[in-house]
Amino acid sequence: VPGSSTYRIVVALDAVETVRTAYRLVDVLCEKVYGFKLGLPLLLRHGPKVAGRLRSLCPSAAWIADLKLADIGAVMKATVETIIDDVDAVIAHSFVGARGALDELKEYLDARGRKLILVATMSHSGAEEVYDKALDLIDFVIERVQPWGLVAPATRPSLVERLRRKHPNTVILSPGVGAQGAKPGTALCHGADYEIVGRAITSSENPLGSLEEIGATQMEVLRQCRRERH
Ligand code: OMP
Repeated sequence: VPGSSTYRIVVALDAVETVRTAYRLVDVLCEKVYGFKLGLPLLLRHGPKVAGRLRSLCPSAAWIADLKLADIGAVMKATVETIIDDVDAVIAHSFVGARGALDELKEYLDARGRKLILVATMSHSGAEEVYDKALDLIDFVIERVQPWGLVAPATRPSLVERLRRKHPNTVILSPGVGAQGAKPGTALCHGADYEIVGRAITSSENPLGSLEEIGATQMEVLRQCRRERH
């Protein structure tokens, strides 16, 4: 359980060159963040076993495998099996639908006490081409599959607000803060529970300093947002 001094931030570990750098990041940020998200560049470069090694440095954090799963149920389950012992949650795309896919994955994860996070729509501009247009259908998938969490774009806070309204009891994690241009705290103001931050922290000369700065902005933006809303 994260302490009260943690920021509502999940640090995305993606293109981290060496395992040593990943260790250092986890070690230095551990006490201050809600969790860590392990991306495919990290897992493919260093192998799925890196998850357990990183986790042991910071067992108090939430550990999320971002495999961006989008396949038939059997293959998603076989993929997740390679990492399930070392993470708390996995991310899958929602557009593959429930029957024969996400229903099976959810059942598999439930049986093992692990959480499912579904991408509702994405942070890049191309998400407007397909994902955004399908949001009503995505809502149906979310309602049926009942994931623990959703990924929704900090870069487009009105969509975070929409998803929060439609799915009041689901945790929302919002990427796009920093490198992709969203201001820290804006997604939280619109209903997200956590913001996902990668390069703005992991590529920084001073990752802890950058985290503290982002965390301070988050809190300031949230204070301002609460004042404006009340
Ligand atoms: P930075 O842009 O470096 O902060 O990284 C963003 C992180 O969030 C990366 O790990 C992406 O894979 C992830 N992400 C997005 O950027 N956009 C999305 O729509 C969804 C995700 C995600 O599922 O985490």
